[in-house]
Amino acid sequence: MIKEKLEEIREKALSQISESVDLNRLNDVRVEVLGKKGSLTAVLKGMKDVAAEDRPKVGQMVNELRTEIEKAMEEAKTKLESAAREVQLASETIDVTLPAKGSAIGHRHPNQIALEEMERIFIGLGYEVVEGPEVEKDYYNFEALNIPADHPAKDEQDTFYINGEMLLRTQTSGTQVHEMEKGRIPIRMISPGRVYRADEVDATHSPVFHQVEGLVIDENVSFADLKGTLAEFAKELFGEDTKVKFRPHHFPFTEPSAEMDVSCFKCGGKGCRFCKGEGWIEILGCGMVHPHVLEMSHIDPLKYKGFAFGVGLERIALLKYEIDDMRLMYENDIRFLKQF
Ligand code: 2NM
Repeated sequence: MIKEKLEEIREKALSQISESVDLNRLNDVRVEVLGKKGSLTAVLKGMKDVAAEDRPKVGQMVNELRTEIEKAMEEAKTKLESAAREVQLASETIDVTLPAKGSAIGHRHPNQIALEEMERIFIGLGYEVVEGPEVEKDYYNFEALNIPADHPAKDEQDTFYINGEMLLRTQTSGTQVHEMEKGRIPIRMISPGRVYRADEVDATHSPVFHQVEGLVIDENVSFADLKGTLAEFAKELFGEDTKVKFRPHHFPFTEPSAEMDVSCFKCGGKGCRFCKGEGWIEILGCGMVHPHVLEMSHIDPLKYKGFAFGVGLERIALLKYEIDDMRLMYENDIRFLKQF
């Protein structure tokens, strides 16, 4: 009877052990068989009903079975543990040969690309890049540039005044006046930066835009130097075949003054939709620095001459990248920015 009972316990325990899927289940089996109320423990508790002469034999069989079950459990435990370790290791594995995830990188703004291009060209010609304050004294923005008090540009309709003396610069020329006042000649500089004008927003105007102004001062600087420099600039910016044309103009701070056109880089000058049939595109204003402007900055106009020019950065960027509305430049729509 007992022998059969033990055999029954053995078979059940061994099959439960081998079917255990985790350590918790294995422990449940241990409790069910070897625990205080376990099936094998119950057999030991029933020893009092066994004939005295059979007790040693039965005791030995129970002990042997207990050892066998414990051994099977120990083996099952080792197997489950190593399986768990393998699952963990697999989950922690990093395939170092996988290609890296591409991260989205930003784009330079078309204004920034055009600026860097212009800076590169002028640095190549020996110029320095100098930045100056956006909040300026009226003197540096107007008076030192020979713009008289009654000049239309000084109208409050066009200029953002902060108070009677200070304003938001309408051009970056003030930075050049600061440089002239330092008296370190020769000067070869460009001053890029943000400028402000009380304009209505449309496809070609914004109250905040950017300028790159240039200034060269030295002995024997002539209009020929201006033309040669700006012709070279145009070729580098728009291509080797670009021609330039100077039309007389007027600025208070230069004399003589001119506007420079470049031959249309789309049609080469024949006339197309891009240049509105003109064959030429206006890109900058320029001239020989007015002697009075030099004088006001304590530079002797008899000893030194200078030429200067001013370019609208947005105008260059719009042309170069064929953007037909300046508002696109300030909206920062990612679909626009991604194209550059
Ligand atoms: C322009 C056109 C012509 C200019 C003049 C000066 C300075 F400070 F030297 F007098 N800086 N920039 C200048 C000359 C600017 O912009 C259309």
